Amino acid sequence: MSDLWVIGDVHGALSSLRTLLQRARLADFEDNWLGDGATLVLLGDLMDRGPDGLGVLRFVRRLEQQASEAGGQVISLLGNHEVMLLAALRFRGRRRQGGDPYGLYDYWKQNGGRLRDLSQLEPEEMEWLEERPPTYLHGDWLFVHADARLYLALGHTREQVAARTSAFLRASTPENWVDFLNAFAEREIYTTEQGGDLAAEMLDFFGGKRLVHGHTPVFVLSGEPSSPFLRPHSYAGGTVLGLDGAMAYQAGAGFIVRLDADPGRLDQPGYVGILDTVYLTERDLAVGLPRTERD
Ligand SMILES: [Mn+2]
Repeated sequence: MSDLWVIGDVHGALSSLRTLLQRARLADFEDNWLGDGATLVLLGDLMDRGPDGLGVLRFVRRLEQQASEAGGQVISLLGNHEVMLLAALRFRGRRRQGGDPYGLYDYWKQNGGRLRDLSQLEPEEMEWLEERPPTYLHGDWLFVHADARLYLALGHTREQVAARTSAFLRASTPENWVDFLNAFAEREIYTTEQGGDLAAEMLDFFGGKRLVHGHTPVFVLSGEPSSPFLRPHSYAGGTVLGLDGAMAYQAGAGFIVRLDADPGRLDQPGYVGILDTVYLTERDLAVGLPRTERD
């Protein structure tokens, strides 16, 4: 069984991403894929907020290409920031003629949009953004970007969700884009009393035994905003795993996890399924512990 690695929202933190992938032995110091047949999942929101979203996009695409040549794979999901950036690109030129009545361009800028990313993005990179899958299923693990009801509203199979998402991304009316972005911006649906039921519904429709998401930083999910120790957050009866390590919000923040991809292992109640967590900072070394954590 080949390794399965997952990282949450990178948000333009290129040097943090490099360091984490090097420590996980998925990339070398020249940005080349080292993961052989491994799978690396990125949970969306590659760009905005941090200093070099375009650099992140180009690094991920390079690894995607190299991994596929090596028998591995890099899966980069659609996040709401990918959609915001596509909306900004689409409506930017129409602003002066009143063609952006809902301020989609400003919405992107106010949420950390970087003009350099927008202006230097190549047409084929825009196409790549439009093609990002909204969900990914790997064995018993179901991956999505957001802890939002969007996916359930879009369809009852992963194919329906993908088809309706790409229809929204082709839509020319700003109303469609606003609706889609508002639904995608929702968060924390699994922390409520109905959270377990919603997670069960997601897994029932789309497959898998555990739901993994980014989008909402782990300290928000855990209700410990003052904690400097950001770690994966397993909740909703152990069926949901939050992995947004707040990379662009907090210095030294960020982690990547290796998940247990052995079939049937997630049937064990109470088993979180994380084999390793690799952190960005050396805080674990400082207290004499190994750099990786094992469950
Ligand atoms: Mn997001």
